[in-house]
Amino acid sequence: MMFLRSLQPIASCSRSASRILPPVAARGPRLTRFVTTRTTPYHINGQTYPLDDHSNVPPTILAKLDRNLHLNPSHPISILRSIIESHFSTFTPVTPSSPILTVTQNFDDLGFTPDHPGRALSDSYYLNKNHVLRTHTSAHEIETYQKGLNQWLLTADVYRRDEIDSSHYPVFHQMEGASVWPSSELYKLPQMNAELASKLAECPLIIEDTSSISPENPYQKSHDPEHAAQITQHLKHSLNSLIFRLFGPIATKDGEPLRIRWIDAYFPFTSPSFEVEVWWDGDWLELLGSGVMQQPLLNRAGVPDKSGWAFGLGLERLCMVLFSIPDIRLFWTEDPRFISQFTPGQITPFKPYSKYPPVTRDVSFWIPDASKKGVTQWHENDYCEIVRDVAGDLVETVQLIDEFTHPKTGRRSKTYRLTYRSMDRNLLNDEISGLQSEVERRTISEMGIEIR
Ligand code: FA5
Ligand code: MG
Repeated sequence: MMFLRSLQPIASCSRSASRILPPVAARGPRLTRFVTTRTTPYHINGQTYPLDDHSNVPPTILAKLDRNLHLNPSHPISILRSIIESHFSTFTPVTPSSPILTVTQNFDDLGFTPDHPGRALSDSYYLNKNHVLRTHTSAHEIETYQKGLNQWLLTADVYRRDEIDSSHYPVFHQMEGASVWPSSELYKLPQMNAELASKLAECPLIIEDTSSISPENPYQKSHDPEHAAQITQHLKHSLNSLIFRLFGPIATKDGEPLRIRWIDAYFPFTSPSFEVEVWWDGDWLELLGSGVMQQPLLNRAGVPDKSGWAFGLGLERLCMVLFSIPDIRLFWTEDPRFISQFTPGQITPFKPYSKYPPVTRDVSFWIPDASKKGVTQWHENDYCEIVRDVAGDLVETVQLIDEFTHPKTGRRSKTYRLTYRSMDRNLLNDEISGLQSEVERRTISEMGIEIR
């Protein structure tokens, strides 16, 4: 889940940003929760999931359930998957069957508190209050340890309601990797670490490790600190060697060495916890989360004698850097000019077949007053969801460019810039005006906004 979410920068922009579409008469706030407009139960793979006040999976997301990009050997996601699997050659590859999990599997079993933001309807897709579309591959940790596997790599599609830009998409792929040892084998770690350290060849990569063990990011009380330190070392060496392997060939980009950094993080199921980021396109891009498995989780999985580490990495993010894929939506295009460029087993740079011009629209509105009874709290992800539902992959970014509170009435206004661009063709102005009016119609009736 996004545990430490960075704030979107708000570009300086005049409050009277031109409003391209005429104001639409407000019809007053909708008094119910923002959920799907669907009326019939979900039927997926022969199972029926009755609707309730949690159901919020739109048709655009349901349509992604069968795409299985990670199983198509010519797709960059699958190519990267198999390269990582061949790097960790002693690890068992695992593919879970369905993205539909119980709330217990996805959250409770991993120690998410009842009020954890990752559980919010604004952040996750629920079929109903008991069933969620997997939000991360960590949801399969317990069952995989239960199978008795000690070293494994599990790849799957995951689903999150999120912002809209070139590196976020509501469906993406994660690879979960783990390595655990019975206590009788932990004595081998210093030797394995020494071997890994000596193999980490000189490479024009800058790795900055800013992480540290502290009361905020501690070794676990039930662990011998010496063992915890060796497991942490093995985690870092293993991931650094993967990064060297993947980035070695492109380690100098535009004459600059590639920069990777380790930072402290927090996950309910690991301690200590870390994230790894890469410097890309002028900013730090987060690649993965990782840490030493919480012992209570391994105990619950029936392997109390084992301890070790796990990581979860975003395959799209890595692919974008390695294959020079500029926009996360491209992974989903069915244009043969995309898929025909790739060869199983090889990392080759993507050659954009064309860059079509963007069409932008700015829209300013008053957000509904959540202090009024029955009015749902404004959430940007709900807004993004409607935009995606209407415009699909034609929407490139939804950017907050201005906000203010009216000094007298206390009403809050927001101005968003919606950028539309097709990956495959030129857009027509009329087409975008039609989509934009539909976005406005739905945000008025479903979220209770009032266009300024
Ligand atoms: C997790 O999902 C943890 N389960 C990772 C983990 C596993 C930690 C095992 C400890 C042990 P996070 O929410 O940070 O963490 O997501 C992991 C990665 O998924 C991110 O680093 C990023 O590369 C990718 N990611 C997250 N959100 C998106 C998105 N909307 N689109 C594309 N990639 C994303
Ligand atoms: Mg993260």
